[in-house]
Amino acid sequence: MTPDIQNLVQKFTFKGRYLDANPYGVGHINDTYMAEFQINGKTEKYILQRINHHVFRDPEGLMSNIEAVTQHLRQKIKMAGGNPERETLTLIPTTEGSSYLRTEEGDYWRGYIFINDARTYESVEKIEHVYHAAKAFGNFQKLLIDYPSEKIIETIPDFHNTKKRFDTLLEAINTDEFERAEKSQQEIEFALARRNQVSVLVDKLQSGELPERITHNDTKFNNVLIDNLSGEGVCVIDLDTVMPGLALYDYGDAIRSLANTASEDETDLSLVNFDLRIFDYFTRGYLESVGDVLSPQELEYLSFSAILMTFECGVRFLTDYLVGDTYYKIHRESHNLDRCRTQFKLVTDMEDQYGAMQNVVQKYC
Ligand code: ADP
Ligand code: GN1
Ligand code: MG
Repeated sequence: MTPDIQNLVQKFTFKGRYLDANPYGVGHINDTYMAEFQINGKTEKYILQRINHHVFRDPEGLMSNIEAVTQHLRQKIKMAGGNPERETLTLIPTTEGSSYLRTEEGDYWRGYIFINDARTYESVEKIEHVYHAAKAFGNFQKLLIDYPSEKIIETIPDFHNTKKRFDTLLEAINTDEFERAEKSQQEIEFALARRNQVSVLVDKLQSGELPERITHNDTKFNNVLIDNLSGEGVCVIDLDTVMPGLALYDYGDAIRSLANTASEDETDLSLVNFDLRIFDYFTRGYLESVGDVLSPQELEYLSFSAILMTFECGVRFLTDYLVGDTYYKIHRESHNLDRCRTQFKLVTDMEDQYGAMQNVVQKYC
């Protein structure tokens, strides 16, 4: 159902006279709009977002995470002499003083200051952006290093528990409710052949060999705003999945999304290749910003985490395909299968180039 934005915006403390709103961005989960207002002859923009409450089962808890985390970041940014309204997200309260609006239909909406003169990218256009995105994600992790994890709720439990993701895939294969297993037989075999890897990181987290940190958990390239002039990373956005996790989840997932020579849903797999140069630029930026706090074990598993996070993402797309596309937005039939195929192609490439990846990591350690 098309939301009545005109009515919704009245419930927030946006400044100015409402002009217009349009869908914005290409996220797979939430519905994002850019709303424009007129004030003193100028146009002021805001982000208005409907939280997907089928995916995020506790939107109230999620919003209290975002309030607390952005407040923490704001303080740190101020202390460092930065501009908090540009370097982190700023929620716009509702007229009743809440950080979100719950509508009669049961939807949850929130508003943010729109960060101007910066934009997100779906794929790499300039190699320097990779370095700067890495610094932004690394710095984000560093700013949260002293954040008390007991203050955070898990907005999606076991989000990067690859073992559980894999078990869910096995269930979907067994049930095969939509009779799609046959069409995805090759991908299923690909996944099954790697079952011995799915527990590696979760086991090390559980044993304490890898430290738990507060992490972003969705470090896609389009979740960092890049300054239009300087090309630097301005702000890490999309904070719904900020939760306790492994630094390796953020590093690995960023490589998954960045070091792909094609888009995530490219159907011509000959165009989908792992780009070692992008891996190099990202690793340099990431280790420059956060390398000094990572343990030797974390450094050792950087390359592996890129492979595992890419595999996990492919497993999730494949599972969603098999269960009838209930999680990710799709725009065509087999969209999730196409997405799974690109991820598995990248996994193959990374497995082949593992030695070269480790050399890059060594170079910057
Ligand atoms: P999703 O969870 O659906 O991925 P995001 O929070 O990432 O949603 O927002 C979608 C897109 O909207 C982003 O990729 C970015 O381009 C844009 N965006 C989000 N928040 C802001 C903001 N505060 N200022 C400017 N652009 C934003
Ligand atoms: C989703 O919301 P978005 O588009 O930033 C997903 C990520 C996946 C990604 C794959 C909450 O991210 O975990 O890696 O799609 N987010 C959630 O593109 O599941
Ligand atoms: Mg996003």
